[in-house]
Amino acid sequence: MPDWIDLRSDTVTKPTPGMRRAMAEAEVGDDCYREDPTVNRLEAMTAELLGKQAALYVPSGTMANQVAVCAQTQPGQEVIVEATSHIYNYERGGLAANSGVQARTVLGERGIPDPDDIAAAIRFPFSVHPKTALVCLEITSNRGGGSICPMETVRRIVEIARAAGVRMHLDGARLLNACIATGLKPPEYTQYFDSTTLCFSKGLGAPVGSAIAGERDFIERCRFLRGRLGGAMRQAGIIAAGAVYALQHHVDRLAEDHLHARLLAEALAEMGVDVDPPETNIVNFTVRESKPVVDALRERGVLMGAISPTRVRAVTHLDVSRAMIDRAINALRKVLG
Ligand code: TLP
Repeated sequence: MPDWIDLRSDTVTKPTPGMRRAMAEAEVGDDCYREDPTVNRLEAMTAELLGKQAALYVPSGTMANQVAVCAQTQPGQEVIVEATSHIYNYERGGLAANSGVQARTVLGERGIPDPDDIAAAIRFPFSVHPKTALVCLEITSNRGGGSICPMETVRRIVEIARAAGVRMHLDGARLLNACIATGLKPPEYTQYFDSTTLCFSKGLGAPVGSAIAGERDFIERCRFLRGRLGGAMRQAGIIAAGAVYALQHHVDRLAEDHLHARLLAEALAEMGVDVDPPETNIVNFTVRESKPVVDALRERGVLMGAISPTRVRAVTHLDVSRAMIDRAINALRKVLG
């Protein structure tokens, strides 16, 4: 699809020539023996970036979340999630299937929960209650249109959870987008969480993989659970090299994706479309019927996602240039005009 402008997700990026070279030349070994130098390097770089003792490379963001939840819960316990979160809606029922936990949802504003609602959702000790084991936050929020949970809200939620003896998990698939947008360093967020994930295969542009970061013992437990789920890999340095390259070359440029998202949203607003102002690289907007809009855009070579009967999502990324954004805006004018 050489001429398509693919805004369905930032997962669609292809490795750049430089990244492919780094992957082809990667030093490898058997990671199950912990002998893959490139995986070891990626895990060390990720732990340092996120300010945690250790990190573990896993095949996907879904596995990162699932393993992290499993490693810090018991079957029958409860996990508090925002109602639109990825972990609750898009991981194929994994919380129940993999960890045997039940989810308690709290509906936030653009994916950001109100700390008072979290406080109300935490179970008080009572002989017939499930135990609340974990609160999950997502930064940036995917369904929230790349929104960033304000630091004050993070702090208040963590304070509430800590006081109740409840652990904190961060789905940080797009945490670096938040850091580039706010100017905060990753540890300024991750310091509040027992477990953090990070995806290399979204805005960072690597072809495969995510990481879980946390304390050393916790990461060892995650390593065991990753293996149980069949996610222990062998000469994974080939793909980890793409992630190393992404951390070295593709973090600062996320600002460009954020600018492109803003241009797209401003153009939509000028057309009179109800669009959520983007904070990072995701633009969600409302139309009367999403499917015909997405189909008509496709006919003009522009791909976007229908995320509900009336909502459309466009995600900017490494493979989308300014000229492509201009062409996408023209297509939107024709289709929505
Ligand atoms: N997000 C994907 C999918 O929903 C298809 C997308 O296109 O945005 N956490 C968050 C916040 C995510 O947005 C995603 C994927 C994941 C976890 C899971 O990552 P993968 O797809 O690697 O399992």
